[in-house]
Amino acid sequence: MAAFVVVEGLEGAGKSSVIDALKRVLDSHSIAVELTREPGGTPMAEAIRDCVKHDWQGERVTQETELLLMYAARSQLVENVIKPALNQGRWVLGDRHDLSSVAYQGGGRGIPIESLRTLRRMTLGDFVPDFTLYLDIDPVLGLERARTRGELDRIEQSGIAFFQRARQCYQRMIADMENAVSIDASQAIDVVQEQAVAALEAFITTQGVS
Ligand code: T5A
Repeated sequence: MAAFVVVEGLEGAGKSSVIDALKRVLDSHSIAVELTREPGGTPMAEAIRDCVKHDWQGERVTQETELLLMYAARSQLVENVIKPALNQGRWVLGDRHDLSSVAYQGGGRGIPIESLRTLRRMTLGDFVPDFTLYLDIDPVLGLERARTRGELDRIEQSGIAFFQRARQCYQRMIADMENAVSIDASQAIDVVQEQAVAALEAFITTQGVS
C-alpha cells in the first residue's frame, strides 16, 4: 500500500539532502513517488508560501494569519496532491507537514494547542503521515547552515528562543509518536543520510515491499 513519508526538522537540519537520498531508496525499490513541500506544492499553496515567508508588501504578518495560511496551504496540498497520489498507489515524500505547525506556531509562537487541534480536525480530519523522520538540530547550527544560502527570511528571523521552543516541541511530539524516528542532524551529512536511509528501508520492510 502507498505511504506518506514526512521529513521534519528546523531550518538547516538537512531535510533537502535527506529527501534526495530517500528518493533514491524508493526508486531502487521501483516505488513511484510524489515529492511535496510545505507550505507549497500547488499553485495556490505556493502563493501562500510567498505570503508567509516575507512581510506582505511591507505589511506585518500576524501569528494568527501565519497559522491560518499554513493550514490553508496544507488543505490545498493534501486534497489536491497527496490524497490523489496515495489513492493512485504512489508514495508521497513530504518536506514538512502538520508537525511543523505544532512546532513553529504552537511551540515557537505559543498559539494554544487547542486552536491547532481545531484547525487540524477541520482541514485534515484523521489524515496523518505513515512515517516521520525528524532531523534534530540545535538552531544555532541550523541557522548558521541556512545563512550560507543567503539572507534569512521572515520566519528564520524569529530569533533563537523561538527556534529553541520549536525544537523542544518537536522533541516532545516525536517521543510520543509511533512510526517516527529521530536522527541527530549535527552529524556529517553522509552519516545523517545513511541513518535516514536505514530508517526508511526498515519502514519499507514493514510495508511488505520487496
Ligand atoms: N513553517 C512551515 C511553519 O512555520 N509552519 C508550518 O506548518 C510549515 C509547514 C518553510 C518555512 O515555513 C515554516 C518553517 C520554515 O521557516 P523552507 O524554506 O521550506 O521554509 O524552510 P526549511 O524547510 O527549513 O528549509 P531549509 O533549506 O533551511 O532546511 P533544510 O532543507 O533542512 O536544509 P538543507 O538540506 O537545505 O541544508 C541547508 C544547508 O546546510 C547544509 C546543506 O548543504 C545546505 O547548504 N547541510 C549540512 N552541512 C553540514 N552537515 C550537515 N549534516 C548538513 N546538512 C545540511
